[in-house]
Amino acid sequence: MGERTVGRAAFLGIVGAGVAGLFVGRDVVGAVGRLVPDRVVSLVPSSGWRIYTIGTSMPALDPEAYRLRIDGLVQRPVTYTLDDLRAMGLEEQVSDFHCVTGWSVADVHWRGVRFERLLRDAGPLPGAAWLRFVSAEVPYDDILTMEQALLPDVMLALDMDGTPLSRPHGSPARVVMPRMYGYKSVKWVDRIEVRREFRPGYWEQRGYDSDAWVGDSNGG
Ligand SMILES: Nc1nc2c(c(=O)[nH]1)N[C@H]1C(S)=C(S)[C@@H](COP(=O)(O)O)O[C@H]1N2
Ligand SMILES: [Mo]
Repeated sequence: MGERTVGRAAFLGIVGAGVAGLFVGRDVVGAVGRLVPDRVVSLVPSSGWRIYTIGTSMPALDPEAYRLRIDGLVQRPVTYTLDDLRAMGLEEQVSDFHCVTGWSVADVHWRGVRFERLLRDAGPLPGAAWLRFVSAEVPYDDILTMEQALLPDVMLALDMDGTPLSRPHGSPARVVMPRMYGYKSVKWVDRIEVRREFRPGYWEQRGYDSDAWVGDSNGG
């Protein structure tokens, strides 16, 4: 099967006529990502997920060569290997995952690093108000306020359901923000930019809300 575009009908259904006018003049008709070919989806053991990517193939990040950079409004930019991240002491959580197009996966087990710990060495400077997550899948990115990123169920996840993240789910590191729709949970993260100012993420540039609270954003 080739690629299939999904999401538009579901999105328009969610938005409804009442608020559709808010998006006039903005490009919201693009669907939220594309399904990758079945061949790849079938490698994913867990059910319920759709695998999204904005490109025609997914980044293949070598765990040995992987580096996470934290820069921007910090005392000192830092770079971490995967071993560095795992040595920080991983936290665990079980949370549901919701895509704005209407599918959900309940009770996902995540293990990863909380942002309070992740930012400690870099040292955010006064005025640091936003974290921008940059994907190796250029130009995908998204952003959270510092306050949102420090909520107790938000993390940079390295493991999902007991094993290291698979490539389709964002190996080796992805954001998990369960209270917001899935587009905030950037996969294949290789840079975190600490910012003073807001900057719209990939889907926000296409009309979606930055405060993407599940059940209380994007018109629904
Ligand atoms: N780099 C990147 N991250 C991404 C996306 C994407 O296309 N590229 N899609 C987002 C959307 S819309 C959703 S719902 C989730 C889906 O996560 P999954 O692909 O692990 O199922 O990833 C999010 N993170
Ligand atoms: Mo999504």
